[in-house]
Amino acid sequence: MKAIIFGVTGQDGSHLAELLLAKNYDVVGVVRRSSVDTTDRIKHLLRFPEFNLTSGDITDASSVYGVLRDNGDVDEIYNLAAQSHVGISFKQPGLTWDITGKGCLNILQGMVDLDVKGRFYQASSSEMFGGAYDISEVDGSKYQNEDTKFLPQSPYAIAKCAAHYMVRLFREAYGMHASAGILFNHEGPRRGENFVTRKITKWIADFVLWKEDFARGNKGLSDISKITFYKDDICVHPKARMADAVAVPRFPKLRLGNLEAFRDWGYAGDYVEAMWLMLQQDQPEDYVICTGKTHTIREFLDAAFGYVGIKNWEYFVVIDPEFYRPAEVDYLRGDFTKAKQKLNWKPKTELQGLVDIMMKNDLDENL
Ligand code: NAP
Ligand code: G4F
Repeated sequence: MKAIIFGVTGQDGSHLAELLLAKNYDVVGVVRRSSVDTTDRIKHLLRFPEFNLTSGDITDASSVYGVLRDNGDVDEIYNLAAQSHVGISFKQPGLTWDITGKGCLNILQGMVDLDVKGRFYQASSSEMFGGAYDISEVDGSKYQNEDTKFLPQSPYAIAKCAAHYMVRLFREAYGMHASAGILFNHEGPRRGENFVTRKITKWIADFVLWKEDFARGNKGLSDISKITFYKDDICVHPKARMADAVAVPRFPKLRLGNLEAFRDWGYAGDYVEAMWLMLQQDQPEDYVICTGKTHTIREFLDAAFGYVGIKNWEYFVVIDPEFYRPAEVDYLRGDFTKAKQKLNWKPKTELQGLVDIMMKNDLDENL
């Protein structure tokens, strides 16, 4: 079997490449041009002869056609490429549209024009639900599933909706085996550092390292229990109270935006299995992939700071309007009943397990 992954250098692309190589696929990863090396997440896979990288950018139809022409015998094509940051999509809406929306069309149209017969997976998103949810008749709880309407709240979500509808159109118009996974937030050690979960776990690990180094490198500083908190930073020096008179090192506080939003957070490693399962079905369909549990950013902070024994994390955090979005998605909690019934898929990792994986990784990386 042969697969092409657009977005192979991203969090999910790296997990999916691992999964497919373990299943003995030949994997072609598409990497866009950059002035720096972007293969950090897949460098451990580069030694596999079955893993090959090729250059391409999904905003450039001719480059997409080139990738498809070179790999006309492909069995499965996964489109994971996106400008995937919701906040940034408000600042770069045109770019987000070109990559996250039109990029998908470039691949689908290329498959039709070049008569490429492989199956297609599109990385759709729970962001497409935006402000919409349904109410359970059983317990009155809010949820989103495959039948929930879309009410997108960002340029990113609108681009994802366009791509999602394009997948449905190509499925119906051309009989393509094209499926979309409506994935809820999924995280892990490879998550980009400007998404809220990784931003939090990385900051905590960096702070712990700084605090320990500072204590080790300075005799007489072993008692660092007395932390002094300034408006924007933190000081662990015993002379902190004299900081205006004495130059003592400080650590910048963790700056975050809206802490009240609810997210259904799962582990990326679990979710790429669902992508693969969708393409193994006889019929192409769309599936919601999630944990069915939802938590606020505050609850994530409780768990992550709790991992290193800190209870009162509010002292370490600054609320910064810079990280608020012009429009917010307040509540996401998925219902994966269809995926369970048809794909026999269910999540293996919930919030505490996810936090443990991420905190352990970030602390270990700092050793
Ligand atoms: P990610 O880490 O941001 O990875 C995005 C990938 O797209 C990177 O490999 C990036 O390459 C590539 N890319 C960006 N622009 C491109 C272009 N013009 N041409 C070719 N490649 C381009 O995202 P992720 O978390 O792995 O998510 C994978 C997909 O699932 C995305 O489509 C995302 O929108 C969607 N999704 C993610 C989640 C989630 O919670 N993670 C949930 C629902 C849907 P560079 O390395 O060069 O930047
Ligand atoms: O981690 P986030 O940036 O993820 P968001 O916006 O939910 O989007 C992610 O999940 C989507 C699936 O639902 C994907 F489609 C998308 O590609 C991406 O992977 O933000 C989560 C929440 C938001 O409510 C945000 O306002 O955290 C809030 N938040 C608070 N402070 C912050 C911050 N988000 C970020 N990135 N940075 C902050 O400082």
